Amino acid sequence: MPIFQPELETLPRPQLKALQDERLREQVAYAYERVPFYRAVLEGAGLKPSDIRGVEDLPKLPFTRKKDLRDTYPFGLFAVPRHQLARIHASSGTTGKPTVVGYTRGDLEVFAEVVARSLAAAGAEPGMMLHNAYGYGLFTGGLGLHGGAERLGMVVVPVSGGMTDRQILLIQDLRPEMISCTPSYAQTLAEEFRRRGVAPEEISLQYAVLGAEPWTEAIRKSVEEGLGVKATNIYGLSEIIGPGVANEDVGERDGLSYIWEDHFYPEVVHPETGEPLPEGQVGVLVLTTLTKKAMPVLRYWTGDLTYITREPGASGRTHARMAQVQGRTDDLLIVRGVNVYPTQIEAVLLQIPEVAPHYQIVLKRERTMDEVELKLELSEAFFREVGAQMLSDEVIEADHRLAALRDKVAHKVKDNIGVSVRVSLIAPGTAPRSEGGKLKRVADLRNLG
Ligand code: DLL
Repeated sequence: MPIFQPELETLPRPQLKALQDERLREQVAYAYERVPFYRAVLEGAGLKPSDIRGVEDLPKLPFTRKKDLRDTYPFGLFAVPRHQLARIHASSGTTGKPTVVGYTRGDLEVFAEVVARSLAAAGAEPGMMLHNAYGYGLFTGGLGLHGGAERLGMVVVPVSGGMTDRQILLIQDLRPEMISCTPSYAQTLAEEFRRRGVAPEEISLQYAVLGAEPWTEAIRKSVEEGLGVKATNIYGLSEIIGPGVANEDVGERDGLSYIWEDHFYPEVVHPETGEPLPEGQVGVLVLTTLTKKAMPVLRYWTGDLTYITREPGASGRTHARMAQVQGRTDDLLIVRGVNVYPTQIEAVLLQIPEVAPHYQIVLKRERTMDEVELKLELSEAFFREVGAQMLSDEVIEADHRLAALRDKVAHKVKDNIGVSVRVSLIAPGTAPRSEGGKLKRVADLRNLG
């Protein structure tokens, strides 16, 4: 697929580095002049803006964290007066007030550009139709993808999330080439098409650009087969800009997404010490905006666990690539002292053909012991093979083929991750599904008394 901005996306690394250094110096000076929070951060660290000469000086700066946005709610990190803003977005926090972010007109242009780059990397071309099923509204997904698709010259169907019947109807009648939504919602749509007897070849979609939540190769496979598409990863977060911080190339599809490094500078640091980690090592992704005007953010602690590589990919782009997010520091489940990320469990499920990549992890505390129940859907094929649709719950419990499968899953999880889980096998279609937005696959009931 053609590269959207070849002169920038394939900039030789020495020139890219020079551009980053220059932009970083400007961004730091700008934040220092205009945002009292950053003036205090630099002064607190004994730094003047001129002490940050290039990206290698970034580790001198402390991290900015979500809490800093919350503490300065709503506009405390903004660098422009409110009449110079063009748009506000917000992400819902798990507790309390949302995190508010802002954009100038110029920021919206950059936003559209990086999303256009992402869509082109995902397979889009001008004139193609995009069925945009990310939520519109305060969430950056809907409007973010929308602006980028228009910038690229696509035809956008701004359907937003939810109302699956209507989504199916629109896809069948308007025949879009591309879809954007969360990976879990793509699974929901794929299942609904199958339930209606629509074969993947009959679905007009060729490409899917999926993100906003962690996903794995197991989900990629189920969406690619179910919808008849090539699916790429889109990564982003509202604090930095929204979707389009990074995207995989459709020809590569190897789990590595190009980070648009001329606008967002990536570092990976140790989750506990905060020390920078070498390329290839998994840690927390930390991002610094290089060109933001409404809300510059220096060393933002994303909480997302990944690694980066500067090995060039096949597409010819020179920007660093990040691996699929393996979890968030705050998704981390500590089960009887063992660190577990839900995506690790998902990776194990991929190796077991009798089960589908639909599951729920339920954590309970029995007296003082953590109990993990893995509720796992049988694959359609295995479900039919064992005739489980004829079986009551008790029989499912007793059936030796299913008992053997439960043991197999529990052993694999124990061998690979080191925790004992109780496996419950459930019928296809009964684990929670995305109804349009991000899906929560973990129910942690341990602190409910
Ligand atoms: O989720 C922006 C977005 C919209 C990205 C549409 C992609 C597509 P927030 O609501 O601020 O923004 O949530 C950001 O979501 O820190 C990650 O933990 C997670 N996340 C986003 N994209 C991915 C991805 C949007 N591709 C938080 N893989 C981030 C894994 C992702 N996690």
